Amino acid sequence: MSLQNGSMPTRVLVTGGSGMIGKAIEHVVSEEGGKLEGEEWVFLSSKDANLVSPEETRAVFEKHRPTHVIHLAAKVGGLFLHMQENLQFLRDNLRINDNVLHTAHEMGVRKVVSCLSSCIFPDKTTYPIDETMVHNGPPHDSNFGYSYAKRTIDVQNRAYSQQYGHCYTSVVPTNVFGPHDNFNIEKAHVMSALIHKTYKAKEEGTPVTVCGTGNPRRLFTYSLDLGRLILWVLREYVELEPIILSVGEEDEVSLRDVQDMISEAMDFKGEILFDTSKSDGQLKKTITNAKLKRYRPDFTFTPLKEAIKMTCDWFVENYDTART
Ligand code: NAP
Ligand code: GFB
Repeated sequence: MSLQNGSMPTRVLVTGGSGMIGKAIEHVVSEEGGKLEGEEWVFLSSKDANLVSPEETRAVFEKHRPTHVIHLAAKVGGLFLHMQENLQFLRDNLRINDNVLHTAHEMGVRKVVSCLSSCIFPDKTTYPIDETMVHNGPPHDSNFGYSYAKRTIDVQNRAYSQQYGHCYTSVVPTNVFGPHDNFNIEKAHVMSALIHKTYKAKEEGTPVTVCGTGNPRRLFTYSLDLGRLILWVLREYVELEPIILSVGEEDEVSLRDVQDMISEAMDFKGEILFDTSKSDGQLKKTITNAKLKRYRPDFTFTPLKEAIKMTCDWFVENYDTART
């Protein structure tokens, strides 16, 4: 569906456009025909504007005058960074989200699609988790700061809709991975941390140490698939309610399985150790993608093994410039 409205130019601003998911959307837009005639796309990094600052947010919106916003910018990290910096995750993300949504409102942006995350759902819950359960109970203690900031986006969307009739909505990815991820072992999510650890272990002839027991289970979605789906949400999805964008519960895997797939993809034949002194975090956060399937029964996700292989190959080829 075209985003065009009369003769007004359509300009889509992607906050967090330099990150993993932003780069995936950029690829879909520029390499897969995702950009329609008459559209301009702007991908922002924190160098263009620190969105924690209301003044810088205002200035960058005034510069680009977007009609649509995909809001991805956030303080992001894996379990171990969350456990050290819950306060910063809460404060930065509350501020970034408030600045982006309110500036979008003040400047008449027609649609905003923001990114929540499956880790924000209640910790004590029934499974599978669906979109109606965002506010049902406290999130897991390890990442409560990020979770409450992300949940607040849904509250803000409701308020902008109720008071002004705005079309601000949100998507809920599960664990995402792919090219341009953050591979810094201390700060990364599990997939990119294990890819980097395996690369180093292969180079140095040492074992790979997986944190925790390897038993927690996760749903991994390839960033390019997510990019395609976010574009669909921008064009077609008109509900205020969040929508989970993820592979289905049948694709849930243990982290032990994930390490095996990485070892195979990188041809690593060394030893795998499990450091059980480190936290497992949430044991599972199984969601259902039934709502997505109702809307997009045609959509096929890249098989996990294939996506892991492509990501490992990308990392090896781009080691010198990747975020490590
Ligand atoms: P990422 O690769 O770490 O990218 C984060 C992006 O946010 C970068 O473009 C970064 O800019 C920007 N950013 C961070 N702080 C900023 C600030 N103060 N001002 C302006 N921009 C700032 O993260 P990602 O994985 O693509 O995540 C994108 C979104 O998806 C986030 O909202 C995240 O919460 C959500 N999400 C991610 C996952 C996952 O598994 N990765 C899962 C669910 C939801 P610089 O490049 O300049 O630093
Ligand atoms: O991706 P991750 O850091 O976060 O994965 P979550 C944490 C799980 O992977 C725990 C295990 O069970 C860890 O014990 N793990 C094993 C490792 N080795 C490693 C390692 O080297 N690094 C890391 N980081 N983990 C995330 C949220 O939760 O969910 C994110 O923290 C995001 O912000 C994501 O929202 C969707 O999956 O537990």
